[in-house]
Formats: sequence, structure tokens, C-alpha cells
Amino acid sequence: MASDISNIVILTGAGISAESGLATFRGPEGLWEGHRVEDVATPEAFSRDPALVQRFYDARRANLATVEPNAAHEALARLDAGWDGELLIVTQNVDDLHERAGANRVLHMHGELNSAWCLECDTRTASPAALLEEPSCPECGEAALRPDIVWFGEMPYGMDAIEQALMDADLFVSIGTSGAVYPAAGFVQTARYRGARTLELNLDPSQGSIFFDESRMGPASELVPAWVD
Ligand code: BJW
Repeated sequence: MASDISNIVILTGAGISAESGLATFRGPEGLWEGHRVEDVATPEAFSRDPALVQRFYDARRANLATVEPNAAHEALARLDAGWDGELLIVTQNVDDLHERAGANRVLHMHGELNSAWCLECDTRTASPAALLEEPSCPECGEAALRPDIVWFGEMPYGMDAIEQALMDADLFVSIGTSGAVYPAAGFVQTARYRGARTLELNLDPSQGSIFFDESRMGPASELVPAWVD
């Protein structure tokens, strides 16, 4: 790492968890595990057919329990543990693989699979059971739990902290994301405008590839350890 770098922001997306066995979102047919995005990842879809949406996330949560962090998550955890300057891993992922690898400075801007949100009393419950069968809030008892996931049209979490970190960043690194979804897709431009060096590590060039000073193409499990170590 260059000696003039002190503050690092790392943006991760579904590609970093692909080699752990979690599917990415945008396949050749634009389908998410057999579902259309608008049927499962919008507040309107949840109002229309809550059981379908709860089933979709219950299945994802169960699948998450069967996979492990890979070499890319582990490399970022090593970097986090050893980096004396500011560092923030902003993940779009709703899995917990960064944390299970040992990273501490993680912000889940699109929510977390292992969290449920009560629409009645606003409480967050960690590690919910299957929400389809047990949608009652342990705090207020109302059947008003929804997945604690940021759906299309909703405000991502932690935007103030993210904006501040981007303002202060000397280096912005994007890993395993297609750059198709805003506001995350715009972070590279904010960081670059503020003078940060920008690096992309991805299997294919992302939609915002032209905004990066450097792009390295390949699997995250190889590129990330090579960059970190
Ligand atoms: C590998 C690999 C390997 C594979 N190694 N790499 C028109 C214009 C602009 C914006 C909008 C617009 N219309 C609507 C909007 C806003 C909308 C949006 O961006 N829509 C776009 C579709 C256009 N955004 C929103 O609604 C957001 N909220 C919002 O904007 O609020 C207003 C606001 C905010 C802030 C300031 C001011 C106003 C909310 C977005 C919520 C996204 N939620 C989802 C679902 C979450 C949960 C879930 O079900 O899991 O989040 S959508 C989905 O996409 C998920 C992801 O986090 C997100 C990004 O996907 P990601 O991670 O990039 O995955 P893929 O599959 O797309 O790409 C994987 C990449 O990995 C690929 O490039 C592969 O090559 C690579 N790869 N294997 C390395 N082994």
C-alpha cells in the first residue's frame, strides 16, 4: 500500500460472496433465483404478497447458514485488523460473511438477512427465526416483522457516515459489484472528485468502470488477497 494512504473506503457487492456459494443478482436473464426483482425486493411487493417475500428471504437466510467466508472476506478482515488509519467496509451485501471472517468496521447499507424490523415499534431483532412462520415482534408482540432489507425506493442505511468517509478517503476500492444500483454506484465518483485514488476488483468491468484509476479483473478470492497482502 502506498505510504501516502491513510483513509480507505471499500465497497463490496455480491461478487465477493459468489465463491462462498451465494448467488449474485444480475445473471444473464436478469432473474434473482427465479424471481423478478420487483416481485420480491420492493415495499410494494411486500404489501401485495408478504408470504412470497418472507419465503424468499427465509430461504436466503437458511442458505446463508450453510456457507462460509472465502479468501477475499478473510483478506479484508486482515486488512481491517492491521490498518491503523481510517477504514470502512461499506457492503451492499445482506450476508454476514465479512463479520464471520473477523472484520469489525463493516456498514451494511442494504440491511442484513439476520435482522428483522418491526414496523409497529421500530425494534430490530437479531437472528430471527423463519419470518413466514413467526412474524411476531418479541418486543411488542405485533405481527409486524419484515426483513431488515433496503428495498428499491427505500433509503439505504448509514448514508451520512458513508458520505463522510468518502469525503475523507485517500483510496476507494470497489469489489464484486456491477455498479447497477444507486447510490452505491455513485460512490466512486464522489471519492474521485474528493481526490481519492480509485481501484476496482471485479470479474467483469462494472458499469462505472471508466471512473476508476485502475481496474483489475478476476475472481475476488485471488484479487483481494493479492491486493491486501
Ligand atoms: C465477481 C465474482 C467473483 C461475480 N469475483 N466479482 C434511475 C436512475 C438512477 C437511480 C434510480 C433510477 N431509478 C431508481 C433508482 C434508484 C434505485 C436504483 O439504483 N435503481 C437501479 C436499478 C437503476 N435505488 C434505490 O432505490 C436505492 N434507494 C435510493 O436510491 O434511495 C434514494 C436516495 C438514496 C440516497 C441518496 C439520495 C436518495 C435502494 C437500493 C436497494 C437495493 N437493494 C438490493 C436488494 C437487497 C437485498 C437482497 O434481496 O439481497 O440490493 S438490489 C440488489 O442490487 C442488492 C444488491 O446489494 C444490489 C447491488 O448488486 P451487486 O452487489 O452489484 O450484485 P450484481 O449481481 O449486480 O453484480 C455482481 C458483480 O460481481 C458483477 O459485476 C460480477 O461480474 C461480479 N462477480 N462473481 C469478483 N467471483
